[in-house]
Amino acid sequence: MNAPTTPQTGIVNPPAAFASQAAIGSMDAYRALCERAESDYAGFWGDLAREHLVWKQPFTKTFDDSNKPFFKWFEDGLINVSHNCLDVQIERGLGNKAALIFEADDGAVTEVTYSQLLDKVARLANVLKAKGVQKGDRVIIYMPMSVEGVVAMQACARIGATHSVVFGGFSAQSLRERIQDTGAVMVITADEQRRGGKSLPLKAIADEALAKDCPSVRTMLVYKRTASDQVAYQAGRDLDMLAEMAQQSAVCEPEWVSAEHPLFLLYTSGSTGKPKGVQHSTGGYLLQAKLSMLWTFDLKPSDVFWCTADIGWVTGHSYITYGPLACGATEIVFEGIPTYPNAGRFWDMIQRHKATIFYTAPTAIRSLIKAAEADEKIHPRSFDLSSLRLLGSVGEPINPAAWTWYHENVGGGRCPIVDTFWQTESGAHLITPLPGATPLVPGSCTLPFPGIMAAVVDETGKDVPWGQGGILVVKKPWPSLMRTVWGDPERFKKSYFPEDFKGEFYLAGDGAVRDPDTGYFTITGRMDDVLNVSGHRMGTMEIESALVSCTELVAEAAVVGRPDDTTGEAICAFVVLKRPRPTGDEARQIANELRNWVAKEIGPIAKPKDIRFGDNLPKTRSGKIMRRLLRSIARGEAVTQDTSTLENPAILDQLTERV
Ligand code: 6R9
Repeated sequence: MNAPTTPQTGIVNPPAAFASQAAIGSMDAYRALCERAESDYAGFWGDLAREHLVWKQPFTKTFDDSNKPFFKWFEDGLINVSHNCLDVQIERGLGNKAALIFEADDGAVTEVTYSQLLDKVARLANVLKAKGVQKGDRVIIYMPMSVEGVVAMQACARIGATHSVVFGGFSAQSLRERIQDTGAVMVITADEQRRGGKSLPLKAIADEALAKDCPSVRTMLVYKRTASDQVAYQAGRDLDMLAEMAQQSAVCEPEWVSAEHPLFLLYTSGSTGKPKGVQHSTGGYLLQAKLSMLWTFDLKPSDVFWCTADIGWVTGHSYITYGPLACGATEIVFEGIPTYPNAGRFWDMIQRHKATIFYTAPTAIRSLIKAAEADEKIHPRSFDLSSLRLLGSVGEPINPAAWTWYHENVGGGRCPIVDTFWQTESGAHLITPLPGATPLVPGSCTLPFPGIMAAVVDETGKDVPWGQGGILVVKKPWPSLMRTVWGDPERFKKSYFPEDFKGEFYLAGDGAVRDPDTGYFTITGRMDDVLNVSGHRMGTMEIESALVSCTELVAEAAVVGRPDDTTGEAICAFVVLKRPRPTGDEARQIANELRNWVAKEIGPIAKPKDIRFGDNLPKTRSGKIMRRLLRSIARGEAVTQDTSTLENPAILDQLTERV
C-alpha cells in the first residue's frame, strides 16, 4: 500500500510529543507492521498472539482455512479470557490498581480494584456453576451499565459459558426472541436501571419475556440496583444475585477453553430477516480487543480510559469489558446519560476523573455541540479537560464540522482523534488512524489497522481506482472476525462471504472511497437496508415487520432512512392503514400509537421519527415497493424517478405530507 505523501487540505499531523511516546510512533513503523502482515500473514498474527495473550497451553497451528469461510485461529491453544483480564493483571502486581471507576446516574462513584473485581467475578462464576451452568451453555445478560454487568460477562467467560448481552433498551419481545434463539439456560438482569434521574424496569420486562415460550431458562439472577419493592421474585426461578454471591467462595479456577470456543453471541441487524446472532471466538477476539487498545488508543499504564458505549453493543464488549481489562487499564464505567443532570456531564466527568482517553459516538458529540453552544456553563471550555491526550469516535461517520469542534473544544487542539471504523462482526477496529503515526483528515477513518487487508472493489471483486466509490471488503480473514451466525452457518456464508467474490472476500456491507492522493478510506454508508440511527444499527425490514404486526391497524409499511443532523439517520415510515387514510389530529394520534407499538415490539430506539400515511405505496408494475422514490420523498427532494408505472400517482402527494 502506498503511504500518504501528497499534502491534503485540512490534514492534522500527529503532535511530536504524542508520536515520541506512542506505541506506533511513525508511518514507517506502521508500514513495517503492514509489510510484515503482507509477507507472513499467519506469522504476524501468531507472534502477536504469543506476545500479548497468556496461554494455559500454547497453540501449535496459527491459522486454519481448510473449511472456508469458517476460519479458525490458534485452535488447539487453551486460554481463558477472565484469567487474562484479571488473574494475569494481579500477577503483574496490579491487584490494588483501580480497574473500574464506576459513576452512577446520581454521581456516586465506586472504585473497584483488580483484586476486588476478581473476587466478584469468581463469586458470580461459582453461583453460575452452582446453578448448573456449564461450559458452552448460553447466558442472557440484560443489565444496566454497572460494575455487575461487567462482572456478569467476565463470570461467564470464566466458566466458559457463552454470554449474549441484550441492550437494556430492548423490549420484552426482542429479549424473548434472543432467549429463544440462543436457548439460554439463565438470564441475569437487574431490578431496575437508573438513567437520567428515572428508574426503568428491567426485571419486569424480563418477566414478560419469560412468560411465554422460554422453556430453556431455569434461573434468573437479579442484581438489586434500586432495591425496588415493586419487583416480584418467582420462587424456584429467581434469585438475588448479590446474596448468592456472598455465599460463594471467592476462588474459582478458570475453565480452560480452546481459542475457538464461543465467548459471546451478540445480535445485530442485517438487511433481511430477524437480527442475527454474531458468534465470536475467545482467543482471536481477545487478541484484537487488546491489540487495538495498545495501538489505536496507545494505552499506557497511567491512562484513565473512558469508552461511553453501553455493554449491550459491541463497543462495550471490546472497549469496556474485555480490551481495557486485558491491558490492566483503569477505565470509567458510566451508568447515566450525557445530558443529565445537564449536557455538561461528560466534560464534568472527564475533569473529575482526569480521563486521558475519551471514546464516544458522533451522535453524542453533535447533540452536545448544540447544547454547549447555547449555554456557556456546559461548554467544554468551562471545564478543565487538560488530562485528555486522545479522543476517539465510533459508530457512524463523523462529519468534518463535528470532528473539528471535538478536536478544538474537547481536545484543546492537541489531542489526536481516532475515527475508528469497525462492526459487531469484526470484533475490533478495521480501519482507523494510529494516533502517533497517521496524519488525520477530518471525516476519514484513514488506513487499515495493521494486518487488515481492506480494499474497495467493484461488483466483480476487482479493485476500483482510488477516487472511485465502491464496495468495502476485507480480502483476508483476521483473528477477531466473527465465526458464524449462531444456528445459521448458511446465513453467515451468504451474508459475509458471498459468491459474488467467490467466497473469498469479507463483505462489510458499507460503501467506501479512497482518497486519490493518500489512499485514505472514507466510509460512504451502508449499501444494504441497514439504518444507523444514533450509532445503533437497525434493519428497515425489522421495523417494517414490527409495524405490520400491528394487524388491527396496518395493512402495509415501508421504512427508509433520511439524513438527520443529530442522529445521523432518522427512521421514516410510510404506512397504509386498514382504514381510510387519516389526516390532522387523527393522523398524529395514530402515528403516536404506531411509534409506541414499535417501541414495544423492538425497543424505543426503533421508533420512527417520521410516519406518513398513504392510500397505497408506490410500486413498480411487478409489485416492488419503489424504495428509492420513498427515500427521495423522505429527504424532501424533488422526485426524479420515473413514476409513469405508478398505478396511482396521487399517492405521492399524500406521502409527501407530514403528519
Ligand atoms: C462498532 C459499531 C457497524 C456499522 C458499520 C458502519 C457504521 C461504525 C464507523 C461507521 C463510518 C465509522 N460505522 N463506525 N461508519 N465511520 N468510524 O458501530 O458496530 O453497531 O455493528 O455498526 O456502523 O456502517 O457497518 P455496529
